[in-house]
Amino acid sequence: MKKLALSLAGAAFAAGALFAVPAAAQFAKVEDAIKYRKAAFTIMGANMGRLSAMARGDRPFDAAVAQAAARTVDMAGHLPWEAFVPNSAAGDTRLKPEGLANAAEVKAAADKMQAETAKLVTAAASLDTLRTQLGAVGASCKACHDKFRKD
Ligand code: ASC
Repeated sequence: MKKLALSLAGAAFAAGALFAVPAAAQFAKVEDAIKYRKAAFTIMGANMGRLSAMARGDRPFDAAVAQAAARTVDMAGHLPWEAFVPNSAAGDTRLKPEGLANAAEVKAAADKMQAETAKLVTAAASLDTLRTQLGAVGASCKACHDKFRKD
């Protein structure tokens, strides 16, 4: 029994060590990084879509649903950036080469967006505040898209 507990602890440690591998080493291929960041943006977009539908009145406002969507937007907004790896502005992606060449600018835009999505979670508790904050979040998305995304 003690031996089993020890080997379980060993396995847990080994798994922990695995997950501690630096983010940059997590993509075996550039295409994997592109898929990863597109997946994160897809999740953000789907949840922004739910919130927009409520803000427009195309879907009934439900605070719990809205706040869950806002939490997902906020969480997913932290994911794409580690996948802006070298040579990933070609292939199945709309990222412009400028988005890799101006990493500091992308980071600043991501920071601004994350500051706005953090406020979205509380704002989504009521329709009025959701509308206002969704505008701020959308503007922070657009700022980066206008510069660094094709079409
Ligand atoms: C959204 C969404 C985006 C941004 C952008 C803002 O709801 O899916 O990509 O807002 O359209 O202009």
